[in-house]
Order: sequence, then structure tokens, then C-alpha cells
Amino acid sequence: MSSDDEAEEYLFKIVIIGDSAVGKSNLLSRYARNEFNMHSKATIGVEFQTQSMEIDGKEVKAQIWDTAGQERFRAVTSAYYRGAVGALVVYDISRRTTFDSVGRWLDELRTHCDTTVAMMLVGNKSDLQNIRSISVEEGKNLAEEQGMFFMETSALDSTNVKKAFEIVIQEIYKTVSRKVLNSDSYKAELSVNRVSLVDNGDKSTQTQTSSSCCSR
Ligand SMILES: Nc1nc2c(ncn2[C@@H]2O[C@H](COP(=O)(O)OP(=O)(O)OP(=O)(O)O)[C@@H](O)[C@H]2O)c(=O)[nH]1
Ligand SMILES: [Mg+2]
Repeated sequence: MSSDDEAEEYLFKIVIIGDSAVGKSNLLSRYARNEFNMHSKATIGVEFQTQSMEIDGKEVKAQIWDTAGQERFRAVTSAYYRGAVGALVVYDISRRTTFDSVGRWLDELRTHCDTTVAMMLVGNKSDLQNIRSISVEEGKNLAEEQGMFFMETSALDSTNVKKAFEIVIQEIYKTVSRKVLNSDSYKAELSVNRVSLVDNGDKSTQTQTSSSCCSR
């Protein structure tokens, strides 16, 4: 490996969307700061946190954006989605209405993000087993239908929170690596990142089929 490889830097924007009070802000605070707030207030406007992880020996940074589920508190929608390459679409396993809204959130996501976005459907509050109203199966089926990853999480007891974010980040990394291998123009698009994953004449890499989550 040349020393150039160590200088590579990746910065991915990921958005969290879903109805109010499904736990978006707590999922983010659990992941980024290992904090949970039982009495958190509804988000007003936009907040983001940056979190790093290592993939293939490289530092990959995720800039994770969180906004209000309530329409009246939301920031400018197009700006929120601009440049996003990953999304967590969250519902609350104990509230059916939040699951019914997933389609609407997906419509909005697809309207504003033209690139391939790595998407995960997240059923949060898995600790509330006794008042569950959406089964794991139902969640899984919807995710499959929509070409998304699926995971049930609990921001309260930490179950699967790290895993959910990391799966999305890894998928984005894979997609970016593939795109860089296949397109020079994409490198220009990623000008903020020093991506230098070039095809070293190994033509077999060109013929790999994409298993992107949202290729339908
Ligand atoms: N039991 C349980 N409660 C949770 C969990 N995650 C969040 N909550 C609670 O649900 C409520 C709403 O959480 P938030 O994180 O503020 O929800 P939000 O999706 O950011 O809401 P908006 O900002 O209004 O869109 C708070 O009282 C949290 O303590 C969880 O995994 N389990
Ligand atoms: Mg919030």
C-alpha cells in the first residue's frame, strides 16, 4: 500500500427521517455520544453529528443529519436531503401510524435524492415488546419490497443502534468504491474527498454486478 492510501478521506451524508417521536434524535445521540434522553423535546430545525469508523483501514466519516418529524418544525426540505447518500427511515414498533407513514417518507426521499441512496428501515423501541403493534415480519416484508435493509433497534437499551448505522455506512462505502471503479466523472463529484480507488487494469472489477439495495 502506498502512503497515498492513508490520506484518503471519505465523508458521507446520512439523513434520519420518520414521524415525530419515533426516536430519531435518540438513535443519533445513542450512536454518536452513547446518550439517551427519556424526556427529549421535539427537534426544531436541523442538527447533525459526525461519527467516524474504520473500513479497509481507512477512516470513514459519517455526517448524520436529524430533523423534525413534525411538519411545522422542519427545515427546508431540499437542503436537508441535498448530497445524502444514506438514509435511516424510522418508525416506532408500538405505533402503527408511524409505520403507515413510511411510504410517504420514502416518496420524499426519492423525490430529493437522485443518486443511489443506501436505505435502512428501522423499527425503533424494540424494548417495548409488550405493546408492540408491528411484527418483525411486517417490517422485514416492507423493507424487502422497498429494497431496503431492515433492523429493529432500541435507543433506550442500545440494541442494534451501532449496527444499523454501520451497515448503512458500509453499504455506502461499497457503492462509492464500485462507482469510482466504474466512472471517472464520479471522482469529480466527490471532489471534497480524496478518493483514489482507480482500476489498476484488472478488468474483472468492471464486470462485477451491483447488489445495491436500491437498484429496483
Ligand atoms: N422505550 C423507548 N423510548 C424511546 C426510544 N427511543 C426514543 N424513545 C423516547 O421517545 C420519545 C421521542 O424520542 P425522540 O428521539 O425525541 O424522537 P424524534 O423522532 O427525534 O422526534 P421529533 O424530533 O419530534 O421528530 C422520547 O421520550 C424518547 O425518550 C426507545 O428505543 N425505546
Ligand atoms: Mg428529534
